[in-house]
Amino acid sequence: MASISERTFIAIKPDGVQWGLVGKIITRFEQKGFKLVAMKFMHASEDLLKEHYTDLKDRPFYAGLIKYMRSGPVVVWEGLNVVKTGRVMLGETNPTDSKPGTIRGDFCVQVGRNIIHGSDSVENAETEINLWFTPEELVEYTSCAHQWI
Ligand code: DAT
Ligand code: MG
Repeated sequence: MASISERTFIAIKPDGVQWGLVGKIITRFEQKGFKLVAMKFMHASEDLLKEHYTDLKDRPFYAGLIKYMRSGPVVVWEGLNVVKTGRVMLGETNPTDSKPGTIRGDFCVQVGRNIIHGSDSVENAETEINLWFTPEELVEYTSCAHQWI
């Protein structure tokens, strides 16, 4: 059953930071009504990124992807169907296929520079959240929206 405490891992990629899109992207998730659980701004290590994208290690763009991904804020959002909804809000992997109104559809043009990451399944979201955050970094509080959803 869909759970209001489902979580997803969203990372704004370095070009999203450089374009000044951090606030706009976070605003979209806030406006949608998701609960912010954790956030950090960091320079990701090469080891962390290799682990994060381990399923893509045989792809020709893997080395370039790791190099490109070396900084950016990462956040955890919680809410009903947040993984699937988050992916819809991001748009398609290739910005060319992303509809206007989605984050990739509105703010980028190139698949290798698509400004944002979002978990693609509840299972992967859990793995990614555990990879990027310690349990203490996930903040517990009751959102005032909780009783309305
Ligand atoms: P997504 O980020 O939509 O989950 P993915 O997991 O298949 O997409 O790939 C991870 C990232 O790798 C993607 O956001 C951008 C990069 N990437 C994917 N396909 C690529 C390609 N053909 N050329 C360059 N970069 C690519
Ligand atoms: Mg992916």
